[in-house]
Amino acid sequence: MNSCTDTNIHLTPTHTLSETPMIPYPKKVSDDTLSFALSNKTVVQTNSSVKITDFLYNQLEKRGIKLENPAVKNKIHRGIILDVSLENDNNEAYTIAITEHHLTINGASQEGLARGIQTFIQLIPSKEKNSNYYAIPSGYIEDFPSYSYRGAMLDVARHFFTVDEVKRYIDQLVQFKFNKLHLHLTDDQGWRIEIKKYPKLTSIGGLTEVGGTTGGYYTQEEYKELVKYASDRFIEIIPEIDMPSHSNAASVAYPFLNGTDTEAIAYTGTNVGFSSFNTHNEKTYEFLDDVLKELAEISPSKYLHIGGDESHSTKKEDYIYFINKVGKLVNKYDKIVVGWDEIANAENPKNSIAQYWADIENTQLAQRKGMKIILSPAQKIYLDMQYDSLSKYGLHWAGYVPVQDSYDWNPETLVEGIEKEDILGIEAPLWSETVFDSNSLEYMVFPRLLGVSELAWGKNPSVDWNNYRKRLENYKAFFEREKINYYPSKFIDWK
Ligand code: TNX
Repeated sequence: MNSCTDTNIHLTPTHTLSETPMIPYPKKVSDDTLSFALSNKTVVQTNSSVKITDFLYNQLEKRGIKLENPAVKNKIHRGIILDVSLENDNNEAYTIAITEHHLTINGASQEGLARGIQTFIQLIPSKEKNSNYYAIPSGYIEDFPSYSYRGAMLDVARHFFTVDEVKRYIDQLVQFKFNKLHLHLTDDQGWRIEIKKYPKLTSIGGLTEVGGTTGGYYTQEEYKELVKYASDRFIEIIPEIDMPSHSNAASVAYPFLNGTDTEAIAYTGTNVGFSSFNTHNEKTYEFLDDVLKELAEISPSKYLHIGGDESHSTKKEDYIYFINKVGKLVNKYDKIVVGWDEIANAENPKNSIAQYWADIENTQLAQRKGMKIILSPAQKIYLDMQYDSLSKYGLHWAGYVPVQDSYDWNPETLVEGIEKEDILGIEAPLWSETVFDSNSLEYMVFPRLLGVSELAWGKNPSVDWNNYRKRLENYKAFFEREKINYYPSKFIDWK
């Protein structure tokens, strides 16, 4: 091990720090004229945890740089320094100071450091031919997120996604500083999470999916494995059980749940709103109590999503009665209720969160009730909306959503009356009526997800669509390197 061999390396950077096409772009970037030479001989000094050190090594290895030396605690003369001493109330804030000798990432917490590591990874240019070094331009970055909730949602109910497919998506999300993955675990077409007390939910309810192909489900052990995998990458998984509608699969498994005296028939189409739990049967709530208890036990997130959307076949007063009761059950297991914007019509326990997807009035009502809002406007960031009429996959009930539309909007002025302090964050859903594997998922998600990441992180006031578009042009190399199937929008001059 010899870090001294690097001492005389002086590389001329091919571009400045501020010209590096980072997404999301940091809040403050200042340039210097030198560069830090990165190679697989670079040493790392850290006073942080094994978790974060492993994270750095793994992220670098994915980028093609396998560090040969283990991290050290004592002072190094040249190399990467990981620090967690930044004083900032925002726990995801970080700074990166780059000189010829040191690249120092300092986080306000482990999370901050993790976000800083992602920025560092984006600073790595391609290597010059015949060189062992990557020249990282020197300078200083100061950065913090504007929103603490930066999410993606994956619908694993309409089509099932395997554990490995979900892990692959997590690996992609972390690179753009997302910190939440909301899993839509149940719907009319399938129930995807094992509940030990009700085995038929998965053995019968889990069998189906849209189009009549075989579905699937996660055992509780697999779910915990996903939670751990995400958490090792500083992402939190939020589970959703959608109710009282979107519940046909549960009623197929346990017919008492829908209360119509007719057995529910497995559904593999794509209509919405036809099913409902029986809101006036105490047994429904006993069932839900058991389900929520088991789910809360395997889900460390403080949030639990109860759906609540499109309950077209539930009377309004029954809907309100139901959401009120289920909200209390969620609280009983120490979780905070999250629901689609319709839940604003119910009482909702303190701290409940409404997710805006389509209805402005519901969202304004939620705000008046003191609820915080997650923004998921269908017309902007429903990643299952087609880009244009030529899109291979996707729906277009909310219109076509080209790359520019999904980026070029302002969360703080989108819904009248909803201001910065009302917004918990931003989440981009991917509904899976038309997508069914990583390939089709990625086609819908990339490149739009990158734009969402910048909105959710919060735009540096100096960037706009044109500036973003120029940065995005460089990501063809990223998609190719990562073997990501992206939609090559013709509005982007891919490099
Ligand atoms: C609306 S968004 C739904 C979903 C569909 C989606 C398709 C929401 C809360 N409900 O059930 O899958 O549109 O884009």
